[in-house]
This record gives sequence, C-alpha cells and structure tokens, in this order.
Amino acid sequence: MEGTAAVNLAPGDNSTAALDVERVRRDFPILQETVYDRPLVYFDNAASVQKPRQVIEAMSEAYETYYANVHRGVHHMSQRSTEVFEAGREKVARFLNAPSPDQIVLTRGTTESINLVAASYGRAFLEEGDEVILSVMEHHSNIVPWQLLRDELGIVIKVAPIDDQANFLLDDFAELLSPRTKLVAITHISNALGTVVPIEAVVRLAHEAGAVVLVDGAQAVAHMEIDVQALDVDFYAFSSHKLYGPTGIGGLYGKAELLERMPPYQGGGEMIDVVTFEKTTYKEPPHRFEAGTPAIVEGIGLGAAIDYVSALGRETIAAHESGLTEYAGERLSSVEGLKLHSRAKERASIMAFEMAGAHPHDIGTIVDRAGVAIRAGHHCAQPVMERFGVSATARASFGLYNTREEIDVLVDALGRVKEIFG
Ligand code: 7TS
Repeated sequence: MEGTAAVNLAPGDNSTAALDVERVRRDFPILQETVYDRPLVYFDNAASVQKPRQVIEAMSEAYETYYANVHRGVHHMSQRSTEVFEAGREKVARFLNAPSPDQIVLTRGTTESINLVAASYGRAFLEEGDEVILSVMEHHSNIVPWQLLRDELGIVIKVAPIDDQANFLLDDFAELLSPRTKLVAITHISNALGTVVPIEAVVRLAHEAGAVVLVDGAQAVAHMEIDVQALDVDFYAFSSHKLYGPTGIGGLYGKAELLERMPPYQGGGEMIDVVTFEKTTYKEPPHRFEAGTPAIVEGIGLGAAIDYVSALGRETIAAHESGLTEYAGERLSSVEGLKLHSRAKERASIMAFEMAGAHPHDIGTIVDRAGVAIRAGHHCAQPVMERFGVSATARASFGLYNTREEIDVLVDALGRVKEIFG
C-alpha cells in the first residue's frame, strides 16, 4: 500500500508488531545511494536522521500546489497553508500527549526551544542566587543558554553527575536540590552516551523542591513514547530533524499556566494583538512566542513525519532499535581494543566507543571507506568528554531503518582499523 507504514503483525498476536525493515527501507530514497561503491550504512542518526519519501513528497506537494504565507491571507492558498501548517502543530500535541495544541510553540528546534525558556521564563522568574541544575551529560545547547543567563542575572549552575558506567545518579541529583533550586534543565537521552535519564523521578523530586523542569527531548522523541502529562514535565523541547522530519523546525511543549505567564522574547509580526507607538499588546501562547513568518513547509513536513512514525508505532520502533543495540553491544565488545562508553543500564540506540591507538577521526575515516557513516568528535558535549578523560569518541547511532547486517559491516570495518592501528 502506497503511503502506509510497514508494520507486520505477528500471526495470532495482535499486540506484538514487528517492524518490516526491508519495506521501511524502501521509504528512504537516500538508502539506495552508494558511498565509495559500497551501500550506504547510515549510523549518524543521533546527529540527524534521513527522511522518508512521505515527508519529502508532503513538502514538494505544499510548494507545488498550495504554498502561501500563513495566518495572514483571506485568499484560498493562504488558508490552505495555514490549515495544513496548524494541523502539524495539532499532530505534535497528540504525539506528545499535550492537552492542547496551544501548548506547542513551534521553534527552529531544540536549541531555540531551550533558549526561549532561558530568555523568557528565565529572565522573568529567576534572580541572583537562584539555582539551575543541569547534568554533566548535557548537549552544549542545554548548557550555554543557562551560562548566558548566569552572566546576566547571577544565577548559580549546579551539575548532576553520572557514574563510570554512564548511569545517571538519582541520589546525587536529589542532594543538589535546595530551596534555591528554581529550574532543572536535563536531557531525556544523552546524545554522547545514550543514557536514558529517569525523568519521572527527576520531575517528582524537582517538584517537591519547588523547581520547574525542562527536558531536552532531542534524542528521545524518535525512539520512545513521550507523554508530557504522565511525565508531568513543565517544558519539553525537541527537533523535527531527529524525528524523520525536515531541519529548521521543532517545538517546545509548556504547561499552560507557565506559558501564559511568560513574556515574549522576540518581537515582530504574528506575535502581537494591537500595536501603537505608545503600547503593544501580545497574543496568547503559542503565537506570543512565534514572531515572524514561521518555517511553513517545514511545519507541514514535521506533520508528515509524525504521521509516518505514528503509523509504525513508537513501541515497535523502540523494540527494533533495542534489538539492534543489544546486537551491536555484543558485536562491538568482540572487537579487540575497543572500549565502549555507552554502558548505562538504561540506554538508547547510541554506541560511543574508543579504540586503542586510533583517534576517533581515524576510525570515522576508515569506516567511511566501507560506506559506514558514524560520527567522531566531542558530540557538542565537551563536559561529559572531560568526565571520561577523553577529547573525542566514535559514535554509531541507530534509527528505525538500520539492520544487524549493517552492524556486521561496521564491525568488519573496525577490524581494518585494528589492523592499521592495533
Ligand atoms: N540536545 C541534544 C541531546 C542533542 O542531541 C542535540 C543535537 C541538541 C540538543 C541540539 O539540537 P538542534 O536540533 O537544535 O541542533 N545533537 C547532535 C548530535 O549529537 N550530533 O549533532 C547534533
């Protein structure tokens, strides 16, 4: 069936769905490409995932048949663009189980969502001496906005640790909480290690201390079921491009009572109610935080990506990826001289490793010759690199279209790294 996602129900069991990977792979045109005459093995999914044709086609269709600016025109095309764009927001709300689409601010992505909270909520409600808790695993985009606020307001940043196996230490986190803690900004899944943070417990403890919680969901949205109400998070940030959608768009979920109290952080068209030179009044959320023409077609693409992922089912995707992660764990530990950093008990499909004698960039270059795309570097998480005493690691990260055979290709290529550097 054209346009439907590839799920096979196991015979006689309607509750277990297994992912039909071969069929899913046919949805992704780029997977037909070759690199140095080898089939592309794309293991850089934590940086950005590839796009199914359903997303590409939804975006082309918008440009070819109904594109116009949104929220402004009475004409047909503008109304149709607005409808499909706003349907994207509704899909995000359903996908995260937000009570209302009005609680979804569309942004450029996770980075902009976190900066929005720092610039609006932070400036309005934090003051000198107030404490913000981060974890040592944060991506730079969940560190630097708080440092900018520290420079401006004199807030204090505290850092929750992990152990040598990369497990998040909940008890140590609890000890950092104090009556001065106003905000906890924490990743759901570490992009550098794959560690899954126990968000429900973090939120419970933070709320008991009177702090609000912002979760960086950049690495989580495509890999697990997210229910912002069940998690009871105050803010949840994500990027479309890690969710099989286009770049340039993402979102911020916020609790209604918080968004309503927050002042605008950027001024322009779309976010105002009435403007005079004396005084301007602002729209209600989410539009109050969306100054200027939004990423219209990207929003439409994001809606198509959510349809795609939802049709496959996040539980089905998670089961497939957890099988891959387990297999990769076994295969990688058989490679002589390889040290795995991703060893937390609760972890997602991200495998960070080092190899004795070989710089991660050399590993990346050698496996690239075999068609395998992995990432080498500090993964925009320099503090956690320092925690492990390294400046860089190699990282293979899996998405819904990856297979065990592809992991075998990586492991063979790592054998060549060993031959050269071992
Ligand atoms: N937070 C986490 C946990 C991330 O993994 C990333 C991007 C971001 C925030 C920023 O997202 P953006 O879409 O606003 O840029 N992570 C990565 C990565 O691991 N390699 O490249 C980008």
